[in-house]
Amino acid sequence: MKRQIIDTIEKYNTIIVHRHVRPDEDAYGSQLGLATLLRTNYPDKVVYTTGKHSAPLDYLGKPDEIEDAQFEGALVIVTDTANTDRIDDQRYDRGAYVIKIDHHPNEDPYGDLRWVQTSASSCSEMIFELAKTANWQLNEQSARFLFAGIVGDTGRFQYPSTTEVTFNTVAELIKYGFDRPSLFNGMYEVSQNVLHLQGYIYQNFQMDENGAASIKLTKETLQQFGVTVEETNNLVPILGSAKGIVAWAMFVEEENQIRVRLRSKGPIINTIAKQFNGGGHPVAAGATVYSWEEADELIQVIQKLCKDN
Ligand SMILES: [Mn+2]
Repeated sequence: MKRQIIDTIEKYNTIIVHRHVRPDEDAYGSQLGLATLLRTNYPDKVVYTTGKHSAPLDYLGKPDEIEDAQFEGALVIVTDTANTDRIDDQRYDRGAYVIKIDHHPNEDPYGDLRWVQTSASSCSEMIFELAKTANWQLNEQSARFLFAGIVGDTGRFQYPSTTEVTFNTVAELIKYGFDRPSLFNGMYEVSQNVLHLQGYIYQNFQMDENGAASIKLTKETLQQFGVTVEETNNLVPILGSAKGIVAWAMFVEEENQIRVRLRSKGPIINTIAKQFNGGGHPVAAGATVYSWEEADELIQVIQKLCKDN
């Protein structure tokens, strides 16, 4: 499969790399990392990245802004994105050929060619594997993108998805000498507003005797703390340090819907995500509900899951 992807890449002059909406470090890391690798190793090809930029990821990089015409005859590669609804920049289907590279369960097998490896810690780890197979040269920049993606998706190597392959990969990547302390600062320094909201979460989250927990962030709360919906993304894992916690949901109210972030230390929660208009990894998933009543229903499902666990 990797060989087939490399052969296809070699056939096209224009390549556009997409990733998922509401990007995280692995979305940017795999997208911008792959694009950088392609630019370095195929200087004659035209390589673009696309999708709405997320300001909290400024420290990492920025996708390009491209015109419709650039899709004509282009090879489109989508990284880190399980289903077509989540592809950022829905023009992906205007290209001549679509490749999916992802590590989420392959429930939506879109594209003309797919490489899905759920055992990979991150899509960035897969991009490194692709680079090795293709014998592509890495540099400081591409190594930094891939490293950021791996660190992001493994929660600094603490999630069970972290394997020997992951550590071998980062051991290779750090040889390229990018500034790790400044990258870590970019990833983990937070504004005072966000820190204050973090305090609010610690003070107000609810947890039952079976370790089922939740926190609701209303529009008013976000306004009061001066924090955007995007900025709450990195706050999802913080409840993981609560002693006895098993599975939890963070609800973030948006204009017409409530975004749900689900995490678990064991029981499978992407099935719950699917029940509530979402999906994702077995222990890290996302969903959407449309009222606080529906949010309470979801909490009950988590409580039952933890009770039966
Ligand atoms: Mn990922």
